[in-house]
Amino acid sequence: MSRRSIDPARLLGRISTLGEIGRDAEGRLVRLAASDSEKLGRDQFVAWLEEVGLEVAVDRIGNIFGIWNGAGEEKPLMIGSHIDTVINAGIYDGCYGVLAGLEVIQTLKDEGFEPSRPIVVAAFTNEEGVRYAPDMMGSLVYSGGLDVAAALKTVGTDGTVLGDELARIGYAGTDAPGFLRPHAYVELHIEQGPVLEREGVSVGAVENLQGISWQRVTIDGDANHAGTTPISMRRDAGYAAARVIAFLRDRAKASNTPTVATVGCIAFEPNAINVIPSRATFTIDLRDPDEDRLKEEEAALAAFLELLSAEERVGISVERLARFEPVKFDPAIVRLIEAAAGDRGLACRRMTSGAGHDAQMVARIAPSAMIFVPSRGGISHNPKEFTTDVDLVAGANILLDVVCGLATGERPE
Ligand code: HGY
Ligand code: MN
Ligand code: MN
Repeated sequence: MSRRSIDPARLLGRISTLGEIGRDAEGRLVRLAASDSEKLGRDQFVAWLEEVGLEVAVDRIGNIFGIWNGAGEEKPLMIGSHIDTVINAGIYDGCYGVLAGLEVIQTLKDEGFEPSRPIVVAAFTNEEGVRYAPDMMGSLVYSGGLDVAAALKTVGTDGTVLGDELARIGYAGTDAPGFLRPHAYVELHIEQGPVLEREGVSVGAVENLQGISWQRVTIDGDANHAGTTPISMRRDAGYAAARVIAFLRDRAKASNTPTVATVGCIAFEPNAINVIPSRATFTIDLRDPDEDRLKEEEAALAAFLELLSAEERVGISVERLARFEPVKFDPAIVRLIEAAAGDRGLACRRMTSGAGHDAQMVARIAPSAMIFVPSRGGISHNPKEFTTDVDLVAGANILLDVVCGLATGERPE
């Protein structure tokens, strides 16, 4: 019997089509949550859902669901990811999982497969959190971790309000978040790291995901003349910020643990070449698979900021932007993923996700797990992000097999 397979050309074609939607004047892919460019991506996804004959639902936080009713009122099996991107993004992050989910449903529908439960493909709102913090916001609201009214009031880095923007782009849905309670959730995603490629392994069976801590730090000093002010008299917010960045890197490097720390955004005021910065505002992204270690890192940072404030005579305030504990995925689904890879003769290894994903939120309300495929050079959040067609198709076929396994309606053993 020939093994089921998705339609490679259709999947790869949709990935490249969506990858061209939302490019800016310099050709960079920028589909920030609830922006005009993301609306175009959303509209294309909804058009494909309708083409495949799925019922389309949008909830109040703008999560989009393509529902294949299948049999009965059983809890649906859910697959999906996100289609919003970072700034100057690659074309696979999130989009691959959403489009592979659609492809799996279309393949099963076309061959007359009779699932014993509905199957749903989801595109969650604001997974990246670049414009509106926290990240994974749509799936966090969906799984009851954040009140939808509070989320809709979130003010973005550009001063816009998420709820207004969703209404403006026509995706302020009416369904209550969580109106679909999944039987299980599986998310296919590029690894975005170097492990699978380095080991020559095609499939990652993701068994856990690391904890994430996002903070915004504001340091206040005194603007003064860059030429006349002796070093000893300076309250230099720019220099103090630089000491924080160095502290984070040096500590993570010396720790011999998987702890990672990133300062991704920084702004000085008044931001003039010959003025000592009076203010520095920057973000800190701290991550670790171990909750106790992550807490230790946060405490060490807080202690350093206290010390720095005294030494540099600057004011320092901190705002929490996101805080998610590490998540363990469902062992039975992880085993299903490994079995599916084995059946297809694909090398597979268990792994931890360094990135945040919607699966970590849906895991709060349903058994969930993730499938990874290799990222060339481990590169992501960068236009150089790349995964081979062979790996993309293989990953989608693993998702197909896992969905067929789960679609029988029994909880995976
Ligand atoms: O931040 C993350 O890990 C994800 O890309 N939102
Ligand atoms: Mn992603
Ligand atoms: Mn991402």
